[in-house]
Amino acid sequence: MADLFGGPERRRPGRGKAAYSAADIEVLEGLEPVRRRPGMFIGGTDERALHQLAAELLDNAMDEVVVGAASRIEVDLAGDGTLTVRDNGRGIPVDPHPKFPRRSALEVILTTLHSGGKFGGTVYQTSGGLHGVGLSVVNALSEALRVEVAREDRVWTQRYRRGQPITKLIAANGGNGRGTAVSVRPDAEVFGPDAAFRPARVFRMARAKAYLHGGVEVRWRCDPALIKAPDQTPAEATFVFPDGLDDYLRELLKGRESLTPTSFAGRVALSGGGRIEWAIAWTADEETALSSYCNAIPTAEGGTHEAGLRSGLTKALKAFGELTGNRRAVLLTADDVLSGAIGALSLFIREPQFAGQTKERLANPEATKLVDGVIRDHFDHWLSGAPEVANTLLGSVLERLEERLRRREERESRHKSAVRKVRLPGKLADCSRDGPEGTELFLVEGDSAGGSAKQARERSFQAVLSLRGKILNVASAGQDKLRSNQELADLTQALGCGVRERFSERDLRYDKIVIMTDADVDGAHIAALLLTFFYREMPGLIRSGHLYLAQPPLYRLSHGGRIVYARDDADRDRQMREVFGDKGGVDVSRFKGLGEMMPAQLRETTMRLGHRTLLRVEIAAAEQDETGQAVERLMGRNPELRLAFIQERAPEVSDLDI
Ligand code: 28G
Repeated sequence: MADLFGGPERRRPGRGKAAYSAADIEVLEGLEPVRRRPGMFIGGTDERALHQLAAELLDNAMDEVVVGAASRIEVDLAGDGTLTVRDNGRGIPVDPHPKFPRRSALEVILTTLHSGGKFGGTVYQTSGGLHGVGLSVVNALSEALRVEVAREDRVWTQRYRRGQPITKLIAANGGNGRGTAVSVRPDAEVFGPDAAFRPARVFRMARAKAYLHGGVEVRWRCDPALIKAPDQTPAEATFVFPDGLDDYLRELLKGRESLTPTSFAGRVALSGGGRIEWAIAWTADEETALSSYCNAIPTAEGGTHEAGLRSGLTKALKAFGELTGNRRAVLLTADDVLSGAIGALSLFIREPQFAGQTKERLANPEATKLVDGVIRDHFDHWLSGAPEVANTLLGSVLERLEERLRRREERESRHKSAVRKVRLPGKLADCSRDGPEGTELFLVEGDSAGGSAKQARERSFQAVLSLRGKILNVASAGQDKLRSNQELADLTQALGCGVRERFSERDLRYDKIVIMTDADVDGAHIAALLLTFFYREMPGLIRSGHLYLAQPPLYRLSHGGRIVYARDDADRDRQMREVFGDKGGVDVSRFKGLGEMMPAQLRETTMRLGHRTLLRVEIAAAEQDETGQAVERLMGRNPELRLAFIQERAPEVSDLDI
């Protein structure tokens, strides 16, 4: 492409086709289409679209930085809502335009548009996509625009209104330095009367530019009157981030814990003038918080460069896993590897193509391979250079993998059961063994205890059903209410044996039903509610010896490497005496609930065969009447009575060691 202004032959990255040449002039048009259909050019007229004007100015200024012509960008938001962006680059050329000798190049740039089918609802495909629309679109959608160019010891100024020049290009002598400054006030006719740039949003956009180009200086200024609480945006700030994205990552990680004490960061020059830059760390969170950019333009919808990053990271970590003998590593997917990842990827290439609704997805197919290759190599290196960090990362990522596989298996086992024409409740984590022989269903209260129990169980024969909230007080509820209680309906469904006269022991899906509640007063209450439910609805299940109470510990006593667990206060005192000889210095911790215990603790103390104690629930024949009566007493409206009952009855259920 010919350089019309006699400068060095240089294409502005990201603007390959937006730059015009004599051959293009026939397709240049006026700005009416932009005013008629703003949405076709900036993707709407809402607040996001309004900020697209600010992005366009910043991107143009940034282009001067990227080609090495500018080193500083100033962003100024004035009290009247006017935004000024200034760079110390070459200054937009002001000499007469070769094809329109009566107009300056500056005026042509500000008042003409590539037609290329960008408007009128047809093709909307240019190199820069939305971002290539240039200064003329900003001009068309501004109530007032002022441009100032400093070149060769002169300052040139021109004003526009809704895209039309309202003054000539006026030259004044003096002015130090060079560059371009553009001030705009968005058109209320387009964006609505209340539309205004948001300080916080423009501030973030400006700061991002500084991160994306290590070394550029970004100065921010904003009229303090525009900054309304609780907005924390500073009124003035200057940014220089020599380490670019790595500085950005350090900022992101403030106040967070990172699994990777050193970040995975780097910068690589590509042949042909482009470059790849990245900075990534991993946190214990599940979400991925990666942002990506192409030519310093945000690609919120990702695209081909992000795909390359994902595959490069995944291949390298898998290879490391296999190398260190981890047989599960082959199963890793990009989602496993990326979960918890935080940071950014920035790519600079010659002719970016942006696609998607808001042109925020990079579409260049070659970008995937490019990024994949670079990232894979560097990540390989990084992992083998810090094997301890690499192992921590691999461990955490493998945990995600196991979680994912567990969920899938659960889905599939639910599916299998569905095929057997048994509808099972979604909250049931079933065991994998077919048929009831030797299987156990643990009933727990709440998702947190449910989570611990699911990790603690032996999944081949132990199932877990977590019941949410206090189970309906069945003793005082009527039949209808009882049937409509979701938790109890789930429970009945999971058991498969039917209730009352339809009860059939043959259809019971588990060998043992184990009530496992917290070792405290609330836990006792829930256990009592469940006992009542079983007594009323499935007495046969109790009679044939299928119902049990788990005995989770309430205390953990440790001293000198010795750890024992205690069920209640009396048990604690006994163990203090018998195990530790009342010596003192024993560390006593009290569990607030099952959900608070480590899965391994729960397994060893309460769920594991041969280590646990279960209590079998029985109804002594002679006591049946009395029990029936007791149930009424227990489940009446007086809570003190209920608890008294549970505490006095507990020792009466027969102990059975398993
Ligand atoms: C303040 C708000 C945003 C800008 C420049 C500098 C040049 C330029 C801008 O040229 C026409 C087409 C491709 C060369 C380029 C000056 C070369 C030599 C420029 C900005 C001519 C546009 N001298 N600075 N446009 N190109 N800053 N800041 O917009 O061939 S726009």
